[in-house]
Amino acid sequence: MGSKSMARLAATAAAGMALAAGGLTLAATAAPGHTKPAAAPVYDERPAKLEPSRYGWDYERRVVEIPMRDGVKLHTVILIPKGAKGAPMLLTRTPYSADQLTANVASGHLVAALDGYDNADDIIVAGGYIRVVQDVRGKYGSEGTYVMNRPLVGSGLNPTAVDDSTDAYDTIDWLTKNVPQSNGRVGVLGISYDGFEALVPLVHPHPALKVAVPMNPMVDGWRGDDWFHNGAYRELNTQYIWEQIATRDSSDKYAFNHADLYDAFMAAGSAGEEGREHGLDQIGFWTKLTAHPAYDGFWQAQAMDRILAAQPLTVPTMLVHSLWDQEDIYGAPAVYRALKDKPGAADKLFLTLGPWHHGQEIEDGSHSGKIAWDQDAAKWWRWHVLAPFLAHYLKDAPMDVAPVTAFQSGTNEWRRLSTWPVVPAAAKLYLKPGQSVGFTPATGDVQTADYVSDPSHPVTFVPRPVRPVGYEDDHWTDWLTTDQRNAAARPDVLTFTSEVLTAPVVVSGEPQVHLTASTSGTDSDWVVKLIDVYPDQTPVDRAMGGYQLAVAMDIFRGRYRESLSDPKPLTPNAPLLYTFALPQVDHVFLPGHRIMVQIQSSWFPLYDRNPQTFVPNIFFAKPADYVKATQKVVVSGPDESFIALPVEN
Ligand code: PG9
Repeated sequence: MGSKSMARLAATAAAGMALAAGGLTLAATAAPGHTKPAAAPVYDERPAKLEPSRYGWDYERRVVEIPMRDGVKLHTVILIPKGAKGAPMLLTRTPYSADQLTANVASGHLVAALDGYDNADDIIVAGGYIRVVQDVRGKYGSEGTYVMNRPLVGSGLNPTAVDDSTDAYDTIDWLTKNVPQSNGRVGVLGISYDGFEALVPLVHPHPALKVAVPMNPMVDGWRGDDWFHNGAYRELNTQYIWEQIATRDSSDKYAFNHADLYDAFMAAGSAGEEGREHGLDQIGFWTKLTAHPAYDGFWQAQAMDRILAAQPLTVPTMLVHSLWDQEDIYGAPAVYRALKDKPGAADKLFLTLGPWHHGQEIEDGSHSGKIAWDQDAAKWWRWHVLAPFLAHYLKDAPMDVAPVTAFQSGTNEWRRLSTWPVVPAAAKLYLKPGQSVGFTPATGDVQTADYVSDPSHPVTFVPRPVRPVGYEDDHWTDWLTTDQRNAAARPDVLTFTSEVLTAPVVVSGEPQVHLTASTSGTDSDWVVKLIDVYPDQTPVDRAMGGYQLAVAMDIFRGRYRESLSDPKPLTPNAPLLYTFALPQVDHVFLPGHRIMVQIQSSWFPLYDRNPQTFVPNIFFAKPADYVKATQKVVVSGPDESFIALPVEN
């Protein structure tokens, strides 16, 4: 302990004794008749002002409140490696607590303090970057109001003069003027909500912003990220909406009264009723979300791919996508598609597709659930792609990063590509009679494969019990790689399987569903899954024998068949065409494997149930609206259903 601290301790002790003695003296000398209250003796073992110990720290922790253009101050943690000089800064803006993200473990070693919660700590600390993490306005230590994924000024949805783009600009401006250890260059990065926060600074970017890495960004809440997929509401997220918005520090938890969310949401009936029972009507975002179930201006005006398509691309950007992203599987490829033909994109736009769940690129990447990748595919990517990419734009280091870095599952190899997708979706994989699929169409008359969809017995997305997200046994993180055999065993799930493959089938891009089907109802959901069926028995890892790994699957709410913004009732019992894209695939179906397609009409309780009766707003469907429907999928004849696959060979 240094001599200054010793002196401070001695002074504090002397003051404490004097105060205690003074208390006694005061009481004894009060004049008779004047009962002056005795000063309470200070009886407290805490220091009046704490000087935190920084013994052995290899970094400085600065906590500042940075003023924005409207006077609101944003709580910001700046972690500066000891001795840093001319170091670039890496900024993450977050609604998840800057304090918590930067102090996971109380440690004087930066890499330990960040471990586990922050972003790619290993390469950030090794790279000597100054790490900056800031609470977005209205959350945790930041002042101001909170609006979910605050729409941009000028979108018609934000009546103020500030948004996350202006806040990022003002923050970067402040950092370049107030962190003398920096070289004045800033990069932004973040995952999911923080990935959205890494996209918005690309709108009117600050000149000091030199690179952006939006990872699994939330881009379009309606098309295929957190809130809906093609109009079907992701009911599991009602809990998130409450906890995120009800309090500044997310401390008020959503209380379930059932152990199994299947029971909880069935008991409520509609998703709107579930929200109402839990007080969601007080939450501004909930009232907007439930008032805009279709893809109208509310969603279109805040979709980041649309917004960025109208901007010049001036900042080098790497979009990071997880092929099994259970939360934001739409966003990164959508932004890539929107930007890839822009002037400047050829040398500024980069894409990664990794074999990960949401955010797994900063964790161990050797497995996704039960699927092994023969390597730590996250660590490899961090050190061989992310680290050189950041160092190039922030420190002028040389780099050899391909425009697209994609992990091909099946072969389990990383590929360097010049663009994505590799090929258009042109090879038709037909659904055929006899529950089969193949690349040649069926011959003969129109035939259908039929099932009954009953909203009172919906198909679950994982085996029950379905635990709330965040519980240890929640099945959530890796559910997209879970074995689909349980679903295949149900009478209300159609399965179509190919012959055993004798040659590899290489699929690299976005499959397009062309489903022709009728329903006896007036509305219906259609879930389509493209599955790799492993050989009946597998060597070494025997548990994988017969495993059904979904390589792409998604849901489409039938009422949006003709228009995403203008829902219409379906004509009962008429074969109708439904077209929609499945998530990106970079997979090889190996010889000995089979290709399977599954079709079903519910995916509960992840998605709310379609009542199968057309109602104006499914959030508020009444119990009597939920009816059984007979579904008939056309599997031969001129309107035979198929999935157009981007097949490379
Ligand atoms: N997927 C989460 C989220 C992003 C944006 C809005 C709502 C939720 C997340 O992991 O941050």
